Amino acid sequence: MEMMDWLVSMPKVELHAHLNGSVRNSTLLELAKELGEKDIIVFSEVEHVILKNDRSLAEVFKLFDLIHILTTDHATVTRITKEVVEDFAAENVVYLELRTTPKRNDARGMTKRSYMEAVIEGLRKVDAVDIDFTYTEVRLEKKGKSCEMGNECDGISRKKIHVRLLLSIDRRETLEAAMETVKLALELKDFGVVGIDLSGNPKVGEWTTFLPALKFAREQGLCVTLHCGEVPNQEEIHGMLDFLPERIGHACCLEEDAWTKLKMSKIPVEICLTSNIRTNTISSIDVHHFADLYNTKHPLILCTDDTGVFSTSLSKEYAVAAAAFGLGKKELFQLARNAVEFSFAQEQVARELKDFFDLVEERLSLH
Ligand code: 6MZ
Repeated sequence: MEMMDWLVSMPKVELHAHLNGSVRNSTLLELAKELGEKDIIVFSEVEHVILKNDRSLAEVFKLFDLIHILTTDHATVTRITKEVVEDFAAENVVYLELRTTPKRNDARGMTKRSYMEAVIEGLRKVDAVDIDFTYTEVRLEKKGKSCEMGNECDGISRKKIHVRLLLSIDRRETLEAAMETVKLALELKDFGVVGIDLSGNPKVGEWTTFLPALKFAREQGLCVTLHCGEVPNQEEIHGMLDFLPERIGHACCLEEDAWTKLKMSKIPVEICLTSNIRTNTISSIDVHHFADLYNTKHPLILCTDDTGVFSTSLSKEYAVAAAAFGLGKKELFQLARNAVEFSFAQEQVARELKDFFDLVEERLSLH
């Protein structure tokens, strides 16, 4: 318990979190009840789906379809964005890269752009903590404002979180829809959008469909992260590694030559321990590739994937790593600090975060 408290209070960096996968169960149940009362869904049929804990990868994607029915109207998108950011801030995540798939929903008068405006509105509505999510705010910021575990110093007791957005392309989409997402990301650069993610059911579609959109994103200065190797599709894995994305997510099912290629490439890997175990993508924690990557000092970041769907938190992910791989406080802190290096944040934000980690490290005497 002492370790868990310590991990909650440790500043952390989250780089792989899907908005709709991170919704509180209580919120999902409340939304399901409302739709049940309007006869849009049958509440008793969805309650157990929301509360179920162990799901195969295929079941997870069915759950996302249900979650999207519950969440996809503008007011709800705004609500869940605010809640998700505040939940991460509550466990001392100081930098969050939140990813979400812009959705068009004609029945609700929603365009990809209006979906993203609702997300940004959610960021504006965050009030439990101070939030920075635009370039302008960063420039105006006074340095050294927030500075310790819990951020209480210089008489300022409010916590602060930096949030940046990644726009996801769903593998079910067309190239045209993916292009629209990349163009939207470029239009919203001043509202904290820093990159593009390719995600969705790994058994659906071909990643090469999206290559022109991903190349365009890169040419325009956006960072790219790809879900890579959630299923053992070696041809796709090799193609993705050859693309040299700025980061990849998961990297679970790499055969030896792909593994060697990954190691040589030094592409940082977003590791989602609980997600991989729950979906049975990795059979048990003691054979998880975290150990090899960590021991060979390959760039990696501990992430949650979907806190709601997998009933986890970033602090819990650090606790799982501590227990499974024998990491002590010093190593865990270093892991969190290193994540700043692999974020898509602008230089200035990264510098501010590194200064903050240094200050906390000094106070904790972890040297
Ligand atoms: C691949 C995943 C995922 O974008 O609607 N997503 N894609 N693998 C995973 N591992 C389990 N977890 C989440 O958030 C939900 C969407 O994120 C992607 C899926 O496309 C899912 O529909 P947003 O906010």
